[in-house]
Amino acid sequence: MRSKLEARQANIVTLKVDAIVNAANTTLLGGGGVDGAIHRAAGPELLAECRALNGCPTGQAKITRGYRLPAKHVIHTVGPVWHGGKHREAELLASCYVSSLRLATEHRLKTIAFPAISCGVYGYPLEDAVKIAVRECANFLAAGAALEKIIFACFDRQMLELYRAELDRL
Ligand code: AR6
Repeated sequence: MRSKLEARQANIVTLKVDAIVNAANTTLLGGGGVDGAIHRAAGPELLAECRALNGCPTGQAKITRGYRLPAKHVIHTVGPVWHGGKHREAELLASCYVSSLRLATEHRLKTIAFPAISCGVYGYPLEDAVKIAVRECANFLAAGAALEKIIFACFDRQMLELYRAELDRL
């Protein structure tokens, strides 16, 4: 199980996996951060497909094709905005990971890469978010999912070190 989890410093748009996960907003119509990078790299066809999805509630996920990305699919999930921790943030962030992993397995995908959802402009405390990400992915694999690899794509060295430390605790 542990061997299926990997933290890597990478721009997620460069990864050749079955699906990369997008840290989107409820409109699914693009934005800044990793969302902007994914839309720029995938091309305008991605936005066209997203328009037909009618948005996505916080904590849930929707799947599209990957268009010009090396990844075959994009799973768009909407993380919670951090409001101090008493607004179901932890539960909603956990739900982002589980909903994305469920969609991946429903589509028989084998490899998936996650960014650190909610850890940018949405302001989630990094260490808490990393704990949730690793715990939910490890639990999902332990429950017998057919996924072969889950990559945590870290934008910078600090994030990579947080993920590696958390993975070492498994
Ligand atoms: N590859 C990997 N990680 C990245 C990349 C990249 N290319 N770019 C940024 N990150 P954020 P959020 C990291 O702000 O907090 C958008 O406007 C970044 O360093 O992208 O969930 C959406 O439309 C951070 O660790 O997502 C929403 O409105 C992590 O990805 C809102 O931002 C997430 O940062 C979502 O905010």
